[in-house]
Amino acid sequence: MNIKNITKKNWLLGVFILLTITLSSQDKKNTPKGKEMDKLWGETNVSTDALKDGKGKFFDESNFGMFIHWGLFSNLGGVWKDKTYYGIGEWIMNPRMAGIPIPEYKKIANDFNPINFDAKKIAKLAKDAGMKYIVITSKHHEGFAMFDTKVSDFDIVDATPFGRDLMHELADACHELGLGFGFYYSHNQDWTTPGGGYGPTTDEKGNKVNFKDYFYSKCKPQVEEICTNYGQIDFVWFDTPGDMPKEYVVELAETVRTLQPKAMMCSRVGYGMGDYASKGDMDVPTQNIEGLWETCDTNNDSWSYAWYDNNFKSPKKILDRLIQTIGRGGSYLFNVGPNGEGVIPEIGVTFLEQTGAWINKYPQVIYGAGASPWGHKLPWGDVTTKGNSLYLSVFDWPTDGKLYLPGLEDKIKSISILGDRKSKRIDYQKTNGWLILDIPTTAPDKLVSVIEVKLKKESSKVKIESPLGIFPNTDNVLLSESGQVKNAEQGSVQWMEKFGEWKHVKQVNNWEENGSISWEVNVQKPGYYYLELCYRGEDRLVWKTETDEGISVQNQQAATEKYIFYNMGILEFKTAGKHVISTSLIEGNGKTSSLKSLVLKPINN
Ligand code: JFZ
Repeated sequence: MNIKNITKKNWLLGVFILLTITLSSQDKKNTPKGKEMDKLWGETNVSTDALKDGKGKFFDESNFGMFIHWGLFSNLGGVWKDKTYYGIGEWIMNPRMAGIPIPEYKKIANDFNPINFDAKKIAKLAKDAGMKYIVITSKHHEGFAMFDTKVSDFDIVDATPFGRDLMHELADACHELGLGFGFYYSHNQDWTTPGGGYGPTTDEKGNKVNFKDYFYSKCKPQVEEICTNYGQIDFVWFDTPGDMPKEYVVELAETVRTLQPKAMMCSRVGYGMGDYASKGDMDVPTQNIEGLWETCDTNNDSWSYAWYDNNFKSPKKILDRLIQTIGRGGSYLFNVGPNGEGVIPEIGVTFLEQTGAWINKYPQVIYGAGASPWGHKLPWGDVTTKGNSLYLSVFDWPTDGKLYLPGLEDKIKSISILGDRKSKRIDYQKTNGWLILDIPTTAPDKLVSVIEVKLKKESSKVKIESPLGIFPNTDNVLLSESGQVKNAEQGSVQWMEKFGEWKHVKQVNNWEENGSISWEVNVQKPGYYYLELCYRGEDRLVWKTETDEGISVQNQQAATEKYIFYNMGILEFKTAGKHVISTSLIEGNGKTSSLKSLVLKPINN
């Protein structure tokens, strides 16, 4: 495991690491000078609120789309010369993976014959899964075009025995089913084209070639092709701009806006020029984010097909990540990777169909739904909003007949459990500023049950008084990013599990003397709670956690390089209501001690 500590908050630093690693291990001759990414590309300067009623409406309301990573690399499926290279399959050519020389990589096209790619079947799968659009790789970093291009022979029509442009079929199939359609295009990186980002710097004759040559001979004309030849497209998803000069990004964005005025561009086009922000790659943000944004995630661990990778997310996991994303205010772009024959692995297909069957029962939870007024997920699940309703998607159904909601002051009209045919009203009461629902002791839906709370006003405008609840019947996780930090540093740590498989952890490190993190919480029930801290660090650490009632727990535990929960002792709340809990490092290396979260587990008997 390659763990890197990063003090800046922005997740896009991941790109920096990915590119830096690439840079350091690549043949320096092939590395354009100064190609270091010092800019972060997860934000947009465009006022996304203005777009919500215009061309952004479809994106804003859809909330769920299909991403497809498919290319020549899919034909290798993670294998080069009988050896498996674990990591994101579309990077197999890269020196960090198999390091395939350009002429050899180009030869793979001779065996690329995806006779089983069925555009209608894939579009139908997206539709059945409850997805509203498809975004597919038209050209990834290695430069092979999955469409018929006039400016290069390195494409599916000219270089393969297959010889057909399937993008027409997929665009048509999407349009027939009323799905949106768009292309991913790697505008900066092109590893096989002279002048492209991380590509060769000389042509076959040995002449020097620069980025400008690549841009005008390949990148821009290909973007014109994808924006002209496939009817109306809804997305152009550029990626990894690196330090591509601004003038080219501006020119490319203008090209898209002229040729496809309705297409949405994500912020990875660079320089804040996107129509919506692309957040945490392979990750779901934990706090609400304003504006139009998306998170992309993949159905297993790799983006493109890899033979060994069958770590598919279950329907419940997909729904969890989808509903959390919508609950934070965003859209979820979920990736599949067809193999070299053009077929999506069966487990992935089955799980998507089951996900779609659930969405079909509860479409109001997903489409046109907005963020949770609590601002973060709740212990039993998450909340989305639409009209005057709050939709509670309950992933962990409490078995004691009570579902708790902290701090909901607004007038309630009715509360019911949604079912296949009819909904069933349930009783509720208010105590200590908490809403307590009387629920059956077994979950009504095997997968995820939904409760609708009808309010007298618009649910997205609801204000929650003291939203960080300490629930009496579940474990309570207080994340470091939702606390107030003094004399320590709040930031994120990211690492790759396998190559390109990013994990992100928000944490607090660099503890100084008197450093602390505190949370304002809303305690439902006084009593004893087991206190655990999740951290990593060195040797042994002493932590102290105290409440505003003067109760404290101080203890020493071990520390390792991994984030692990450690028992600290028992914390007591003497009264219900608002309290402050603070944690500080008492002994140990303040620099390397990194606190991820605090957990309180009610002790009921
Ligand atoms: C990029 C690509 O390199 C990758 O192959 C895939 O297409 C993915 C969707 O996008 O990879 C990234 C980009 C950004 C981050 C991580 C991987 N990031 O900022 O954390």
